[in-house]
Amino acid sequence: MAATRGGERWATARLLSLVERGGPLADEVAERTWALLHGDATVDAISGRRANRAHVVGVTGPPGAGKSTLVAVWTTRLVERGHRPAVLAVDPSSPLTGGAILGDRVRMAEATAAGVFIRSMATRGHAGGLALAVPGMVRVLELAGFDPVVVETVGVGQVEVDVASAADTVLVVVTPGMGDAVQANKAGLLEVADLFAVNKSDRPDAAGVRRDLELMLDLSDLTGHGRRRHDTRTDGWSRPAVVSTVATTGAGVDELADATDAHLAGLAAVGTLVARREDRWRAEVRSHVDHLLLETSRGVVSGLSVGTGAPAAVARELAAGLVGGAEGDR
Ligand SMILES: Nc1nc2c(ncn2[C@@H]2O[C@H](COP(=O)(O)OP(=O)(O)O)[C@@H](O)[C@H]2O)c(=O)[nH]1
Ligand SMILES: [Mg+2]
Repeated sequence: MAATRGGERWATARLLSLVERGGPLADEVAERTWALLHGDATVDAISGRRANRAHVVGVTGPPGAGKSTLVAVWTTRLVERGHRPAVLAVDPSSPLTGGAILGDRVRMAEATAAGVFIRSMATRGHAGGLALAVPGMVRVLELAGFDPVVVETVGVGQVEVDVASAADTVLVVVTPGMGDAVQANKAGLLEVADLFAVNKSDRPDAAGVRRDLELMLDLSDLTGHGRRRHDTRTDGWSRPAVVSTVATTGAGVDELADATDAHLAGLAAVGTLVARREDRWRAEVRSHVDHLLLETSRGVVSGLSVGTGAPAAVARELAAGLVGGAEGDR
C-alpha cells in the first residue's frame, strides 16, 4: 500500500487485482485503502472537503460510440494539461482479451505511453459484483494519486449504467445514426448525464443527433423528468452541456476537457459535490447490504426442508430472523 501511495504502478496494479477478485482479502484491502485515504475524519472525508479526493468521471453510452477512443485522447490531453488521469475500462465485449479490440488497444497504448494509467476489466465473472468491485478500485487509484479517475462502461444494462453513474461527473457519449439519442434516452442515459459528447461529428447526421438531443433535453426540462436529485440549477448546470467531438482526430477534445473541469467547479461551488459523494457512499453501502443479504438468504434457503409452510409465510419468518440477527450482532 505504501508503494501504491508512492506512485508505483506495479503496486497499484496488484492492489487493483486484489480488489477486483473480491472476497475477504479484497475487503481488507478496501478497508485499509479507505482508512489511508480518510483517516478518522470520516464525515469530511466522504464529502471530500479534507481528504484529497479525485474527480471521478463516469463515461457511458452505446457500444461502438467511440467511448474508449474519446477517453484515450481526452485523458492524453489532460496529461498535457498537467493532470494524472487513470482509466478503469469495464468492457464486456471480450473476456479473453481483457476487453480491448485492436483499434482500442492501439489508442490505449498511445495513451499509456503519454502517461495515462489504464486498467481494463471484463464484466464476466462479476455478475452483479461489478458494483461492489469498482468503487473500491476507484479508491485504490485515488490512493495512488490519480486525478481524475475515469470509469468507462457500456451503457447497456442497469448495472453498467449505475456503475458509471456513481461519479462526480457523468459523460454520456452518443453518435449520429441509428437513432442513438433516442436509444440513449430509452436506456435511461439522459437521466444520468451531466454532459453529452456527440462523437463521430465527422459523420453526416451529426447536426441531427444534436437536435434530437436538445429536443429531448427540452422535454425533460418541461416535465421535470430526468433531473438528478442534486440539481445544480443555480449555477447553470441544470441542463447537461453538449459537446461535439471527433475522437479519431481530436476535434472538440479541448472543449470536452474544459466542460468536465467546469462541471466539477460548478458542483463544488454550489455544494452539490458533497451531496453527490454522500449519495455514492450510501449507494455503495446498499450494494454491500444487498450482496450480504442475498448470500445469507441463499445459504439459509438451501438448507430448508420442503413443505414446512406456504413459501411467502416461510420467507417472511426467515427475513425477520435475518434482520433481527443483524441487529443483535451490533
Ligand atoms: N468516424 C469516426 N469514427 C470514430 C470516432 N470515434 C471512434 N470512432 C471509431 O468507432 C469505433 C468504435 O470505437 P470505440 O472507441 O471502440 O467505441 P466504444 O465501444 O464506445 O468504446 C472504432 O473503430 C473507432 O475508431 C469518430 O469521432 N469518428
Ligand atoms: Mg470501449
